[in-house]
Amino acid sequence: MKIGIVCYPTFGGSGVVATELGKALASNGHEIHFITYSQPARLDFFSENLYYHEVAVAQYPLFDFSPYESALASKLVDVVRFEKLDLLHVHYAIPHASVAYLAKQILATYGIHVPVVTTLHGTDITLVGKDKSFSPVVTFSINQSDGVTTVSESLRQQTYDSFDIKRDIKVIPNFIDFSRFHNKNREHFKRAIAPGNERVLTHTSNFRKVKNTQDVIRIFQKVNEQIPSKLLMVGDGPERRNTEELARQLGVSQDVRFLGKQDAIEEILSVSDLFLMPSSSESFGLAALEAMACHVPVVSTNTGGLPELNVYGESGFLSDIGDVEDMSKHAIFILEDCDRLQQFKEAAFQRAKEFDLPKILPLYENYYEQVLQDS
Ligand code: GMT
Repeated sequence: MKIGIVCYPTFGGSGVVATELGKALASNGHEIHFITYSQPARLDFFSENLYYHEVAVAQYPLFDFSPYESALASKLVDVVRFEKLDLLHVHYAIPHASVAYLAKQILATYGIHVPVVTTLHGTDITLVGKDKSFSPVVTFSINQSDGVTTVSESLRQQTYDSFDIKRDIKVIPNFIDFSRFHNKNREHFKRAIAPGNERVLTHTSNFRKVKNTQDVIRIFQKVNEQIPSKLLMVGDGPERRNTEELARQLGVSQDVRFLGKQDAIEEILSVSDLFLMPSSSESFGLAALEAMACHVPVVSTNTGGLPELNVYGESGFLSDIGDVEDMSKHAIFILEDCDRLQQFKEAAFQRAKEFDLPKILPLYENYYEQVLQDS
């Protein structure tokens, strides 16, 4: 198949999933065209089946806001026509689903039919999409897509609960590529991070409010009181300053390292003993899956799709949002005993295997086939 993929090219979960999916489809012989405003962060390998089309937005003094949607729609029309694409797969509803709808209408005037698959990732439904300024467009463009997928059963239900959706939605979970995410022996790195053989706790995110990064610090403080530990905070975003400030206030900053954005997450996870994800909303929790693939158990909240990933008492534990006490208690339980920690590490890895890329990729391929047949 010749497939156009539209996504945010940043480090966000939806962009990561879209890029990894495109790379895997290209390796399986499909011709994949990424269409976005800059080279996707993880589009880091060369394949004869991979193409990248940059959307350039013309600047004009009249524009306070550059009309990216119009530029993207025009680019989609151009790429579908001249590369003869069979299907468009857009990731994150806003604005990609409505732009794809517009492109589809324009292409129809050329006698070209291109089906559109929309994948909903999370905040496009749970947070941003619900806003009055977006919701009519989100509802319309989901109903007009030829295929719609969500990354968890929970997100599927939330989509039906929050919008007037008249069509079927298929659940296709996030996946993991074990050729990249696996436990690597990084003893030298571990010794540098934890010279006293302390436990290493890790959090990775975009430091947005929804990630509750301050709860990460609060949990860590309680763990550190009982078990000598270090905390690695990976990523960057609006809450980083407040979070650093709290680490100072709570007197743990000497044991917390803010590493900023990192490419080689798997190296950091390989020296980690526990992953903390106290999010107030999480449609799937890709970062937790990446941790589990590297044998790192997860202490998380029980929100959204997290119970579909993290198995209570096996791959980790789940608590109510904001229940720092409970999450700290669970973290200590996992970390205080070496044998127990090893059991949780192994169980986390086994659970991650359920989301192995070769298991999930055919779900997308079959879904594309079905959409092509039905539309
Ligand atoms: O807020 C983020 O974490 C980024 C966001 C995105 O759409 O870029 O991630 C969402 O999509 C990921 C991939 O499908 C999911 O694994 C994340 O759980 C989801 N984030 C939230 O729902 C907050």
